[in-house]
Amino acid sequence: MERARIPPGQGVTKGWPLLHVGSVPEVPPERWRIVLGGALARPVELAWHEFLALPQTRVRADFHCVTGWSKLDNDWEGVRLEELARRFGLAPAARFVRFADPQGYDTTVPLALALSEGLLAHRHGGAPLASEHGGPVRALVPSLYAWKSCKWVARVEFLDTEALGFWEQRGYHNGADPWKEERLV
Ligand SMILES: Nc1nc2c(c(=O)[nH]1)N[C@H]1C(S)=C(S)[C@@H](COP(=O)(O)O)O[C@H]1N2
Ligand SMILES: [Mo]
Repeated sequence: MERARIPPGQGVTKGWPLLHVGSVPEVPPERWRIVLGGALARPVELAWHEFLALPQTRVRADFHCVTGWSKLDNDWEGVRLEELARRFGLAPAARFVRFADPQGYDTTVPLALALSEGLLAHRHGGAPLASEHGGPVRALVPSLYAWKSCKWVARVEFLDTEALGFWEQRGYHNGADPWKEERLV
């Protein structure tokens, strides 16, 4: 059977709702940094121009928030996690990837999924990603509920064990698969 266009319990939104805890950080590109660490052979901190010099990938994907809205056909552009893992050397122990913002929001996804579809996105719909949607750079893991797509990502950590992030410590399902409605534990 062909699968439905949107996961169960979701409704399509035309706009783009804003959803986050805390305030919107405004980071000028010259001050922006991202730290890549944990189970990596060559941990690194990248500045904006270094990040933009990495190979860029375009992804078209739907975006599903656990509160019930789905935003279809988003065009994202950024750097694949797979590219970062290859370039900076994944340690064999790595099993998960944790994304964190500077304000205490974090979330973790399985390594295989991060490598197959994870993006550090800095453009959406052909324009720079707006700061309220996580710009300059947010994580994107489109096949999971949108709380797994960490806005204002400042740290990417490769982990050898599973970890619970901000919402997962508050009862959200760490799997976060919208097709299985992995909403709450
Ligand atoms: N840093 C950070 N990232 C976050 C959140 C947050 O509170 N802080 N909220 C998550 C949730 S619950 C959703 S639905 C999406 C919403 O992204 P949007 O505001 O761009 O629609 O961001 C996710 N990423
Ligand atoms: Mo959400």
